[in-house]
Amino acid sequence: MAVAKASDTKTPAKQSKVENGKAAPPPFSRQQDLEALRTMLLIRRFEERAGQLYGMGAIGGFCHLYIGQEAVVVGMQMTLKDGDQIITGYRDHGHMLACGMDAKGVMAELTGRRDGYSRGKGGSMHMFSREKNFFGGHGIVGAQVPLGTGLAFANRYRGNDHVSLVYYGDGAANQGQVYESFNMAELWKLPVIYVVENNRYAMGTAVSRSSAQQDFSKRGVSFNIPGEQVDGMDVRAVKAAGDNAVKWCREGNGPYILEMQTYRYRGHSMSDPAKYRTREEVEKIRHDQDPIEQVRQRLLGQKVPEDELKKIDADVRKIVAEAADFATHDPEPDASELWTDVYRVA
Ligand SMILES: Cc1ncc(C[n+]2csc(CCOP(=O)(O)OP(=O)(O)O)c2C)c(N)n1
Ligand SMILES: [Mg+2]
Repeated sequence: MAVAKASDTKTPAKQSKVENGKAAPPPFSRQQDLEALRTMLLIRRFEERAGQLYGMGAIGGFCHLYIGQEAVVVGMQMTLKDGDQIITGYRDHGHMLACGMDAKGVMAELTGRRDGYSRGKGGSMHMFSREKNFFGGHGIVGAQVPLGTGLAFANRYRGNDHVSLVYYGDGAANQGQVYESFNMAELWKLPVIYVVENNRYAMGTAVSRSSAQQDFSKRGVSFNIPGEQVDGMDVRAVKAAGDNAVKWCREGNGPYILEMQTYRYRGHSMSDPAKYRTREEVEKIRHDQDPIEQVRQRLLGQKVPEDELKKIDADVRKIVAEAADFATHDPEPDASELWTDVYRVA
């Protein structure tokens, strides 16, 4: 799908039913587009900066960037209410920022400093916020799926109407524990949305090489769990599908699967030379489908002044610059912290 240029867009998005030859998702208000743009830009600029800091040696260990996939978390977050929970794997910085965690605390965790979300002892893959109902950050592929199903069980047990969002990748979708979770979730009608972020690769392995059933929305069929495929590069499509799924869950109908068709522009992690795909493939998606550029062009088409959009980018860059500054000046944890937060099962 080509991203319409401002000059091509003669009518506001909300009046167009067909875009680039396919049905347009329900329109966003200008306010929603501006909000989505801001958060997606925050994630992108944060990740770009994290990539730079990694290159400079300020961040060690693993670091998996979310660039390209921003519309997924931002659209889904727009469907939630306070108290709903989120859990994901290791590609988690975007999820944290989308649910309102502080950029300084996330960046300081990446650099291993004492004011990071895990006091500098967790790093990129291991951050949590009870306040924002973000339950990690998990390095074991697929491990978050049963945990997130457990969050839904707790909601059901307590009789509240909260939902849990469980994000995982196309590679993780082939893990056995995912299907044990599906079975229990449907059996007990748990309010959980399984959000498969299909970015086409699991490390260097393309979906076509790893997955017998590449339509991940159908993976719940034998458990009677409904699902749908969603254009994960279009934040409006994500929000619309998310709204339906959230409603389904809140009304007590059990779990739902959303396959978000998305793409990561960067390598699997910072140490990935990405030899398994061509530069042209990445460039084509970035050019034709970029989630941020889609929103920007829509807003320009609605005559939002370019300066207003530039100001949003400048505001976001400031937040990220301050986060990076904080994260490189905050002290490292005291050596005595080596002995805290270590648990032993008696
Ligand atoms: C149980 C387990 N097996 C293997 C790994 C190594 N590993 C880390 S990420 C990854 C690929 C997962 O890909 P996907 O689920 O598509 O998520 P993406 O990285 O694309 O976001 C693998 C195999 C791991 N961390 N845990
Ligand atoms: Mg993947």
